[in-house]
Amino acid sequence: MAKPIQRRVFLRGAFATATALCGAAIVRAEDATHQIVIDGFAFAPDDLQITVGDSVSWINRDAAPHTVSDIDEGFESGTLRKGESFAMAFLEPGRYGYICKFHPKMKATIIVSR
Ligand SMILES: [Cu+2]
Repeated sequence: MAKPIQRRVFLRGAFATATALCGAAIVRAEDATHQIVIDGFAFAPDDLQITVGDSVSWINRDAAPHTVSDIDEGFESGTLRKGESFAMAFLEPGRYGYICKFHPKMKATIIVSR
């Protein structure tokens, strides 16, 4: 399944996340931003339902490094160390399963609907 990802932002740090999300060109007022915390070698929440146009921000609270890696390779955070974050907007409906590349048992899903 093709997964066009737009407005991808790769960021480090909470301040950078807020700045870039507010600065994105086409963020509509009603678009929401959802936060996922990586803690204890798990994504919380692990399954998240959002609406097209919403953004998701992940922050790593673990001492261990983690990644947010689409199993279909549509998006990839790179290594997130403690306190670092990654955010992106989802503009196409679908199910986006992702893992941590360092700990593949860490699995979660973003479900995007219209
Ligand atoms: Cu990990």
